[in-house]
Amino acid sequence: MVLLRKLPGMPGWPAALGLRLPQKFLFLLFLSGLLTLCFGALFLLPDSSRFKRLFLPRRATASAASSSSSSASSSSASSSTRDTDLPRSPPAAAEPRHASPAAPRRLREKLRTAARMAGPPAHTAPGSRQQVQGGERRAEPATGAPSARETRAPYRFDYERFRRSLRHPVRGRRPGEDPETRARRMKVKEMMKFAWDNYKQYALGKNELRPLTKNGHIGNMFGGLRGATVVDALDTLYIMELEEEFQEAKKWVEKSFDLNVNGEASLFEVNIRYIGGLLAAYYLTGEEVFKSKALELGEKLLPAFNTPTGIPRGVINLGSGMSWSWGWASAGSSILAEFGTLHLEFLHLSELSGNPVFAEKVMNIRKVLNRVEKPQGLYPNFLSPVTGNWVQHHVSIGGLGDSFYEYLIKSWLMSDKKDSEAKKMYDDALEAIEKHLVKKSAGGLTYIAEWRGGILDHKMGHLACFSGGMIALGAEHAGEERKQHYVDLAAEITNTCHESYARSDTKLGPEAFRFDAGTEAMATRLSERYYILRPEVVESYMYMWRLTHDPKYRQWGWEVVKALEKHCRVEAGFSGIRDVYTTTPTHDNMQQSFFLAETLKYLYLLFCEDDVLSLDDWVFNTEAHPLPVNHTNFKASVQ
Ligand code: DMJ
Repeated sequence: MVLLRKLPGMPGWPAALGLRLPQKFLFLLFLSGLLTLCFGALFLLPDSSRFKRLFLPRRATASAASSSSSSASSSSASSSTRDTDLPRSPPAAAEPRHASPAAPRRLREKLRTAARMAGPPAHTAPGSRQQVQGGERRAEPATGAPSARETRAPYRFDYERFRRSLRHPVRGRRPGEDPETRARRMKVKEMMKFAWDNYKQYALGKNELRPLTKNGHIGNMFGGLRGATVVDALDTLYIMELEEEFQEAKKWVEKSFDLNVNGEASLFEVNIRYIGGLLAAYYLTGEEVFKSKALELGEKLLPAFNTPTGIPRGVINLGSGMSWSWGWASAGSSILAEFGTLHLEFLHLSELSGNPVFAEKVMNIRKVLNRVEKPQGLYPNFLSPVTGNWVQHHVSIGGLGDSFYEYLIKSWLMSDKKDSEAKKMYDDALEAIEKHLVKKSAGGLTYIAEWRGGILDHKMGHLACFSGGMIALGAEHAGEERKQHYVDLAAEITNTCHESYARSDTKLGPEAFRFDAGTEAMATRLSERYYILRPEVVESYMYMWRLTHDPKYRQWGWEVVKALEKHCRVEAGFSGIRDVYTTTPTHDNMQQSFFLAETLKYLYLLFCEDDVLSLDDWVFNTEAHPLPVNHTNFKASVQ
């Protein structure tokens, strides 16, 4: 109104505009309406807390801001970070942007209800502070009246209760055994010690050992994380009772394992090696450091799921949370074996943290996969994280597809056989694979071909050799009429993979072998003749041994031990070789971390009694890290 008063020498506004009395009245009415509207907008528009602070007492501001951000948690990350007085919500807290606006709301409500039941979430809403202390997580309201959560006990995983739920002692009962088996087991233990000692001496803190040049390798899969070999080796050292070496590895994790890194990581590799390794180490030993590191790292992976479908992208920057698809993956697609190999670890992250977000992420992946149409019942390897549709019809039980199938049957086993959805997906997938991909060579070898839009590629990768073990694991639980059939199929595939070793000069198998143009179980291309210390064939020997107790599997395993000693052991560790078809192979100068995590562990277990890491109590993740079967509780996994 002051503005409208006539100033000396200046006409008033309405007069200046040349208005008459009724027009003046109407103009004033319009102006006052405008002012009321602007003033109201300060309070009514979203994220107006900065203005509210000018008008409301401080305490009321914080709680108003906090409640507005929690009730409107669908608002984008940018809207929550505009309020600079409040802690920034980490990008991980943002939920997948679904095509339908109703879907995320339902998901959020479900998540919040589950969180209320399970305990404080790891991702706290703006307005609360998050603490990670000795692996235990508490959410503290920043200000305001005590919430219902404050009055409840913080979520705590009951480790003692979990240990009591195990049906067998972790490292077995050690009944009398024949001296040959014991000697072979001790030999594998010695190999592990040799691999570890050399890594420790020349490459501790790097990711892998280069045994010829006696230095470390960092690589580009782990986003700046270090110590892949340490984390991958922890549980093997523990199981083999290499106590001193286990303590060295543990000390490194405590003192030097830095998660505040900023680099591009493979979501899949970080999950199976680091998270899997840390989880297994925690479950085996109860040491809190492993749990807290696993949970912290798990949270850093969550932004990869922020896609329109919730299917994660393959690469993530662990510092910024930005994620993208592999450059080589067609049309920005995500890879079946990558996004399909998170389920086991993520359920355990929810179990240990009380935070359902991890389980929700992987259950959503399953939902998307169940929705999409499968050509001939098969799962192609490339899926768009934007549309949720297949990008290319390449199907393989080897690279790009492999561990997706493995995690279906293992999800069911890990749920103590309650997750019937996973079992059905596994049964259906295996049926389709058998119908379309399983073939017999002219020489009578059973193999699993690859499928390219209906055309078969008669090739089997070393990676595909895990399938003998997987089918053996599932066979025990197949219906009576199918059981023997699957035991036979598993045995035939394992036999074929053994042939790929037996037909080489080194008695180690090539990266891929073919069944065409008169070739049987041998590599035909120079580029496929290498062996990089991979575990899949001995993995199948181990499962076949436990299923059948046929001594040939132990014998085959021992042949591998001898071949490794002869061709891969060098002065400072073990190295892959470039050509399995020559008795004087050159070395690739790399001791892969999975050699310690998987190859040596499976060989060791092959010469152990069945109650060492009993399959009644444990499932192995795809990097051979044992995760416990849920005899007690995984609330989030099966709904
Ligand atoms: C391992 O890292 C895992 O087994 C993965 O599933 C596939 N490949 C390597 C070993 O060959």
